[in-house]
Amino acid sequence: MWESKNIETNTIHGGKKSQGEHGPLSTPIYQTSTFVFDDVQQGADRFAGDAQGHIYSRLGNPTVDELEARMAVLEETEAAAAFGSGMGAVSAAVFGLLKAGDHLITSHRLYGCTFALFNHQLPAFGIEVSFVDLADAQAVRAAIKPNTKVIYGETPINPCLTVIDLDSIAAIGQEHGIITVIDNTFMSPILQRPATHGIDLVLHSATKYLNGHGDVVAGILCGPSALIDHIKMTTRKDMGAVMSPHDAWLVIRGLKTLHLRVQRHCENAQVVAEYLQGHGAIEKVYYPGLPDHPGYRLLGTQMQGAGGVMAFELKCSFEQAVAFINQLKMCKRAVSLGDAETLIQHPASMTHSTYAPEELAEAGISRTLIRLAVGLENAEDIKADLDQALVTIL
Ligand code: MET
Repeated sequence: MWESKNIETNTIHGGKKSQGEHGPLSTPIYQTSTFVFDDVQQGADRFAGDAQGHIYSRLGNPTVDELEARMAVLEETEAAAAFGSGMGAVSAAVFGLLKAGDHLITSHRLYGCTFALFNHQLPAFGIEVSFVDLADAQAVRAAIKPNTKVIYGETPINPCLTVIDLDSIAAIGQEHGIITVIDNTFMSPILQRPATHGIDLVLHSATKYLNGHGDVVAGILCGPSALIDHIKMTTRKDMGAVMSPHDAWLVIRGLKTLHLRVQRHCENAQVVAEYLQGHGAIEKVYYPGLPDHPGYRLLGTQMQGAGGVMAFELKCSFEQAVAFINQLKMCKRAVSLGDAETLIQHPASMTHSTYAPEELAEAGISRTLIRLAVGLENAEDIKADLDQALVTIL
């Protein structure tokens, strides 16, 4: 295994193991469900944890292992665990860390399915949940109870890009012996590495920037070996949200260009955000690369770039906002982000439709809010498509 001090090199070489006698450059896809034992004793020893070696691909697979090793290098953690989806990673983490009677502190703003898991599923299993503003350290401290075990957040937050100060959350967690978990999907390790700020577990929907080509649904959790091994051997093994070897191979392939893609996403998003901010039909643009965004102050320290996602409010009715989205010709009407194609979606009726109307209001998601995940096209083409569609509401 080889590791550089430069993340651009590590996206290509970091964590790569030598693969067998033929010396392939590209990681082989171990497309197998099970692994053959030489004899009964060897199988028994592997099950007992007394011998190294694979057993069954729900418990571990060499292609998936390599992706995990690569992600641990990129996020600067000891270990990583791969999952069949981002929500597979979220649920394995919280069910692996919490039991009935425990308390979770989380954000009042979260991705829709994470919110649904925390708001509906966890309480059904006897886990208490408090939704607070994680950008407000006083509010987080005030929410701590004797049974608080985990603080979970996203930064920037989906869909309005609110930025949480990682140093502050990590410090609170460390002071009180509470495990901190951060969803780093919107940034990727190229722009932000939460573990270097003291966050315990770093989570990704690998569906997004890590894979980057819109053809995989996957998740990753990075952190200390003790926590990752615990989650692998409890909730991942027993609930079974594992990543397939083929999907792991596709994500490994995606990682090799991650630094180039993320750089271009950021450049394009900056151009598009400035264009939208100057357009008469736009009420407000939420993008941490704009100086009036509260997260802008953490650019260059916590975040090495503002990312490719923004949200904006239109100065119009809901019907006009819908007409605008329907009028786009190149930008695709689709949820997800981090793909080569620019994707646009309506959070209130799509990614965040799990929120009740009053919960949407509390989370700052209006019916005229639109989320744009800027792609890798020429920025002038993205602007031109938005421009011709914005004419419908002027
Ligand atoms: N998490 C993805 C997004 O925010 C997919 C969402 S809806 C099933 O776009």
